[in-house]
Amino acid sequence: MTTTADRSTTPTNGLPQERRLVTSIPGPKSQALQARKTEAVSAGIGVMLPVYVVKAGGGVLVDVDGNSLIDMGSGIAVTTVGNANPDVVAGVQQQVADFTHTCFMVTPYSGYVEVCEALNRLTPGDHTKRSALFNSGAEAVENAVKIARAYTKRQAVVVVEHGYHGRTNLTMALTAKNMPYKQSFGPFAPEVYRVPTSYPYRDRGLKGPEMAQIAITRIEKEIGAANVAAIIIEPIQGEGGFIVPGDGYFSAMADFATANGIVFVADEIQSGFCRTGDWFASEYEGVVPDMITTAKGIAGGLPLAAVTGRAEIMDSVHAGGLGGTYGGNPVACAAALGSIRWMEEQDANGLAKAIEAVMLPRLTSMAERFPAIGDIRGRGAMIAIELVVPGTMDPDAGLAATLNTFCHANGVVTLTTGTYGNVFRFLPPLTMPIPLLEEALGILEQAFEAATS
Ligand code: PLZ
Repeated sequence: MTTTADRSTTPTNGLPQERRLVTSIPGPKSQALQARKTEAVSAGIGVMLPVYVVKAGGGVLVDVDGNSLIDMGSGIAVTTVGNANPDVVAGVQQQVADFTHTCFMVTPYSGYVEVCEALNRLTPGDHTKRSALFNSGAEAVENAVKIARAYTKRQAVVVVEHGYHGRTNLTMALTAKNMPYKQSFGPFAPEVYRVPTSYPYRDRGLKGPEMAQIAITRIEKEIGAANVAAIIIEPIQGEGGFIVPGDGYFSAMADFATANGIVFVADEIQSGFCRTGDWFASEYEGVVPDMITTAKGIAGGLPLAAVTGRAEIMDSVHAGGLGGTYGGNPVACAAALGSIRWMEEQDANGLAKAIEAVMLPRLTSMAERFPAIGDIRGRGAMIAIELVVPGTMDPDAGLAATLNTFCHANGVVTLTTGTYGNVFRFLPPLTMPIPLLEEALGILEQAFEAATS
């Protein structure tokens, strides 16, 4: 695959780009901190890998014991531009020295407006758009629902199987998976309906448009299209298992929404901002969502989220109806402007495609050796393998956990995901050096050898 992206200039935060283990993982200092964590932090806040980080950049995380681990997670698709990216750091340092907060609703500042201008320019479609800024992905999704309801004067919200939209009360209702997100936290918000998604690996040969038709019939018969305010779908499902819908599913759902006066919302919180080799994953099928939610990769690690949508929808809310004390905090906006500039200047989509070009062939050849790899999917730097009991399609969450443990012990930060917990996902920062990426895949291969020997 050809790319104009020049990886030799990607920032490293001055860190040697190497996997270096000087203690067992986690090391003694991390273990001591983890003991303090247990005493101080709610047990409800889980930690996947208790390695306490002191510095990070390029493709590595350095821990308190001096280990250098390969980062295949980007803090769940957040540090897409790399940790401590210099454009982010410079913007944040200047802003934090100038002023840290005024509350945009009280006395505004230009950074907020500039982030909204960038979002309106970069998101799909050349219609007139407006944006609003918030603190977290869940908050963006909640606001998308508020706006869609205000605009349509309808109440029902349609989401899909395996969808993930957050952990607040409304977004728990929108999220499909019970454990760990919803168990014992109900009752959930009403007027939320879940319809089938397209999951090519598990749809028994049904194609994207056929799955869309099943979903649409469900909406028409069980809810009534005229009652639906919004359909909210991730173009590639993140927590659900990096499920890439069959061609034509996403666009058919968007077309149905448009034909029925329903606001079509693309939740691009995980898939957006050059993660998949496009600015937004919706572009792959040429879909122009009415509204798009973003967060994570937008601001290089600072908490920022947004809703961007058609001007007539976004402006249908009464003045003062949207907001929040911290939404669009100036420091987070400065980080976003640095991230976006870096993405534009460095051809971040090319960097993502170069990661895909390394990963897909390597995983494909691994699948020939290891029949537990039932499916390989994803785009750009959002790639996963689904693990099954060989010869069946039975999810093998145990194998995913075993591989994860092996990778962690060997200095590679990997993540699992999926409704069945059997998906091994890769979300490297776009600043990941290719040799380090190959080394991480080599460790994964060793993990398979150890697990299946
Ligand atoms: N929509 C598509 O991926 C966040 C969740 C991690 P917040 N995904 C990571 C966890 O276990 O909490 C996400 C997402 C999509 C919404 C969200 C929610 O974003 O910033 O975590 O609220």
